[in-house]
Amino acid sequence: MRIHVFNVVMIVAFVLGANSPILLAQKQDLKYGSQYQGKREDAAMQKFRSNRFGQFIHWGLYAIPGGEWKGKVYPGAAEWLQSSAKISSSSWNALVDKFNPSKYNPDEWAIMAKKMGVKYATITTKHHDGFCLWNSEYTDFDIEATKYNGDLIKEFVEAYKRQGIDVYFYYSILDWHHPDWRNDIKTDEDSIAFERYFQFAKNQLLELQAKFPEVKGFWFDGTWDESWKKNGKYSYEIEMALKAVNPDIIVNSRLRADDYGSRHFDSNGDLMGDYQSGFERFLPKNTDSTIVKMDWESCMTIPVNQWGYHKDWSLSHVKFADEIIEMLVKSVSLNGNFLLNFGPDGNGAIREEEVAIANEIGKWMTLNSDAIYNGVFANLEKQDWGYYIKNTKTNTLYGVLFNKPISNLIKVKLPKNVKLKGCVLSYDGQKSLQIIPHEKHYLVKLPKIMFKHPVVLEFKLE
Ligand code: FHN
Repeated sequence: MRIHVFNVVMIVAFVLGANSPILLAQKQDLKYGSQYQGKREDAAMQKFRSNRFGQFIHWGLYAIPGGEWKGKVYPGAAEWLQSSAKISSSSWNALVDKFNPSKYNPDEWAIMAKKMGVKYATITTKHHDGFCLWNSEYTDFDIEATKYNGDLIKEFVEAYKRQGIDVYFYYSILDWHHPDWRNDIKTDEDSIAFERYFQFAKNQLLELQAKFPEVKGFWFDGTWDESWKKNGKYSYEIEMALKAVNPDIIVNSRLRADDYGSRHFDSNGDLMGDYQSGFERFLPKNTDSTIVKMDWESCMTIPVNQWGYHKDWSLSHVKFADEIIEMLVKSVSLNGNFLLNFGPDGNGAIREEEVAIANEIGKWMTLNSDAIYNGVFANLEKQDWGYYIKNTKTNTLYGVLFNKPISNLIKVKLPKNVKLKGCVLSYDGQKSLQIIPHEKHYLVKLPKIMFKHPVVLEFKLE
């Protein structure tokens, strides 16, 4: 068993107690650990943070079979079909000849995304199967090899730019197609091959950055294998290389592994990359007091676990718009971003259900986005009726109501020196709601009507 010096220090400190000078002082030197302490406060990061709501797009060859192979429907994630249906590389690679998305209309996608209210979009440039949606100089397994006559990622970037939506690139480090990819490094030959793979990935990433200088950041995935964890220097070097070209680039924590294979957070407990991206299909708990101190993002599917297009959505619960809105609001209330996934089909069309959900969310955002963009943790005691959010630009306090009490009275607990002077429903700014001081808090009287969707309350404080 390997015991690192750091672990020994931690054990000693644990025995001595939480206030031990050792625990307070000792941080070990890491070559490939966190690159800075605390949060990034430059304009690019502030923009990312203020965006709050993003669209994730998983699109690739897997959209053609849509979870079905040789007449059998596989209930697992559609983008994993090559692995779950044990499809040979040659059969999978043959999908390249079928990829010709005649319905691909990135302007339509971008308009839909804008109406939904997102401020950024993250698209898969390469998923685990290794197929590249851009024309890459470093592989033939890319869009250029298909019948599609165009530069798909370029068209995407331009369309989203026209709508004022920031673009981020998803890139899978794990690569089932590349001959030099290794899950683990057991021999010298593995090391040599993996070094070649690293150069390939780095070249591709720099190529993407050079071709699309407007890209705001990279969203890495497929970084859980031993080969990657054992080589912290690779993930460190990639982050450094991208930031050397553009210091504003934003990188998710999932890329990184430190000297000891620790992921997201290094062995000193410091976050690597620019924000915590470990919240996949779940949100942090309201009671997690550490979460509000960092930047983070939760990525979410609409069905339980489908990222790429799957034909059969009857196989799992499909979230409804208000359920997703609650996740978005909860994320913002805890200082996080929320990235909602869409999986276009093999022709490039976004399925009806996703369009309907996007439209519903968009209607809500049109009325209530002041509580989302620039929203932060309000540092108030959470109440069961919903979530508090403070808008940093206007300094306004909002409450987003999801559970209307049968009494129509909601409790608002403020710090001692703060008074509640008024409260309005933000869609109906004229009418002041009655405020009743009660013990050490306030009660706000809501109208008796049933709200069809979550409503936002604007609190006036003094
Ligand atoms: O395996 C992938 C999966 O297909 C999808 O891309 C998600 C998105 O966060 N990430 C991986 C699993 O962690």
